[in-house]
Amino acid sequence: MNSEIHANLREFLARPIPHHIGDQVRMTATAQVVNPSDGSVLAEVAMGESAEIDLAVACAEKAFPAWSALSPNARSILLCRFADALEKHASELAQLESLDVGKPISASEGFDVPFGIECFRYFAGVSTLARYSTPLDVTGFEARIWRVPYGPCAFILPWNFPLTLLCWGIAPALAAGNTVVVKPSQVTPLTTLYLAQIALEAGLPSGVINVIVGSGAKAGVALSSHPRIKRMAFTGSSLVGKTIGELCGRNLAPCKLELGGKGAAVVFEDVDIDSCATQLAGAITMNTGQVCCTATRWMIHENIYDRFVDKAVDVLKHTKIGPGLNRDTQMGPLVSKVHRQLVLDYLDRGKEGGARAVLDGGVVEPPNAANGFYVAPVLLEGTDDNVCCREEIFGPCAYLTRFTDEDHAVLGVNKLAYGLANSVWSADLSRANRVTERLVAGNNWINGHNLFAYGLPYGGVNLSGMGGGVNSPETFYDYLRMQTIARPIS
Ligand code: TAP
Repeated sequence: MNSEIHANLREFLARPIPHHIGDQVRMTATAQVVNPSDGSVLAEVAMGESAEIDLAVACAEKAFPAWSALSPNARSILLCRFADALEKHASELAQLESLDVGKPISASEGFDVPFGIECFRYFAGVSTLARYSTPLDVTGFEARIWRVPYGPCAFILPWNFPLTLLCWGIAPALAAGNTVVVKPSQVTPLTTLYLAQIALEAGLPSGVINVIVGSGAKAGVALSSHPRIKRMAFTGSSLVGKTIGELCGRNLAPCKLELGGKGAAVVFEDVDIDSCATQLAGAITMNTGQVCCTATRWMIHENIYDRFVDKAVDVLKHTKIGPGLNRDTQMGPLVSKVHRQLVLDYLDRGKEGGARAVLDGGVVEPPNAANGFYVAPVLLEGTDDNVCCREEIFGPCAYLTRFTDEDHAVLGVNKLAYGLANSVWSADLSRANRVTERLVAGNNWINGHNLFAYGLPYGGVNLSGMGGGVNSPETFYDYLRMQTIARPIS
């Protein structure tokens, strides 16, 4: 059964939606946003380029002195009020996210929206306890480190978790006293625009949060190369991340990169097979497999391989595929027609390269969901040099290989240059700890995958990112620049 769409949302979607540049309404060009669950047009949104980016940076600059001059307590109160306002609109935000991305409403309501809102409260709290001034014990000096916000910070974001990743990005920056300019993905800009509207209603000063929708090639390049942006954060593919790093380098602007991954799950022979296979099946159907850190390489001990695969196939075959707003849906469509074709092309190339499908999903059309961008889960097996084992596919698929011992497993995991997230599954916790310590990745989980909490740092290394990660007190300090103040004393 579909959820009834909120009246507020109907109104929001009924008219072209402008950028969010302080108090200015600007819309020189527009583009259509498509509902991936049925291929219909969901909304028309403004599309900006460098002129709009210039305006947004100017607005963020104008708002910065007053916002940064607030005491941490005063800013924290405003951010908590903002979180309360988001909570008031939580059900609308969840519906909008499901409409825009295609994700099940149960996921938007259960994770994306509440976890995003919690981020503002978490960093509001961190900001009130932070050390802005640290005395230094240096002979001959009275000295201290003084930490201040940077100024306008930029955020370029992907389409898979638009709201959550937006909150992960801007909450620490705002709590530290910076103002922000955001470019969401042009594929899924709606909750970002809606959140910016709620921010004004909640009393956040105009110009503190600015949103420009546009293509990466135009608005994205203009933002990441803008000379007056003081700090950049990018979440997206490793390929684009390298370009953004280069552009920021030219301005010597500090840059945080949260990039792609090809996460491995290493499954030892002593696991509870039913439970582990069910959880890993869930890891590839979560968000239709469009999750940077999820387990897409399953390395299974040879002694349990066949039993493990049988269980996973059984679970995946019974996954309910359908429109995001349908309450029964466990897995929605892929985000766009273009992305679905990319996924299908990868699977074809993998099979041409010798991979065998132990579960061959592919294009499906669930009942009452004509014209959506659906695919059923796929499990491939074969050698680990196959393209589907090496590259990020970003769909509901996993690549399965066998291993014999710890060294074999560690070698297999570390073979790729990605370093975002892996998991090790074993009843023997000493072994699990020993093996995870040898894996090269920012996040290494034991007997679980896709584990998130505020206070648990999350970030990648190598091809998966650089610059500090998210979700911990350290993330807050990333948004404060340090200066030393010193006076000689006799
Ligand atoms: P990308 O294609 O890299 O796009 C991400 C953002 O960058 C979009 O807003 C895009 O704009 C913009 N962009 C594209 N080219 C640009 C350029 N030359 N200059 C500036 N901006 C540019 O990624 P995606 O397809 O949206 O998202 C999937 C990727 O994100 C996967 O690789 C996934 O692993 C990664 N991801 C990583 C994480 C973390 S936390 N590590 C979290 C989620 C996703 P348009 O698309 O609007 O044109």
